[in-house]
Amino acid sequence: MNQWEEFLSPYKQANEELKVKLKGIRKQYELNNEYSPIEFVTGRIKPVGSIIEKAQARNIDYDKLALEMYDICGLRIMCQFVDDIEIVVQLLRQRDDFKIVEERNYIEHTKQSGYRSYHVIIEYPIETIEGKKVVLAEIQIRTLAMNFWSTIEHTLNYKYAGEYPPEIQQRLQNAAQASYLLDQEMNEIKEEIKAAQKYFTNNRTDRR
Ligand code: 0O2
Repeated sequence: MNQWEEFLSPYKQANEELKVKLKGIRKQYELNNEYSPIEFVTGRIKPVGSIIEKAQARNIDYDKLALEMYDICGLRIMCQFVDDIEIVVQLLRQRDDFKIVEERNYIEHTKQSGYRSYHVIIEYPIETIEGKKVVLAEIQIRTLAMNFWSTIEHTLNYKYAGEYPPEIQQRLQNAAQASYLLDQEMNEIKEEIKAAQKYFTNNRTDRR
């Protein structure tokens, strides 16, 4: 095993475990035939190249990575409606299989870029053959609209390294505003949408 493989191994284990646990929340709502505030969950381990780049940009020593870079293990929870985000955060707060060490509300405090999302940073214990090991992980909770915007912006950021031409910059701001308005509108009619989804799911099952 090379050094990076060894370093990332507990993060990979944490990522796999957390994906199962967070997806399990959705499954429980489904079993109860209830609306799930979680639409879907994804997880990733930060690529080594990005870890090195971020460590250099933030002046983080390699021996402090585990303490200072909290998004090496990253989870994303996508929700349909803005109001679902608070429900999911409450669900995370009441768990005792990890400890929340920080919450960042980029929905109330939208970033300069237009980025919106709710970040929860946790200490997550894993069991290894050498005993318990605690790793940091970042859970990003966002609506589908927030996810659409940030995925596109993230890709463009790679191309322009954050130095957007003015027209692209303006369009991204417009898109961020459109995504905000979409979330507001959908949230206003969420009960109507949920009822329609329930009707659709029940009838689809009947037809099979
Ligand atoms: P990747 O590729 O997603 O892994 P700091 O603000 O300096 O204290 P940091 O690490 O920037 O620390 O924390 P923050 O602001 O909570 O952001 C961490 C992650 O949130 C980022 O990870 C992105 O995933 C997401 N994010 C934050 N700001 C933006 C933004 O403006 N646009 C998009 N698209 N995503 C954002 P990384 O490290 O960028 O990388």
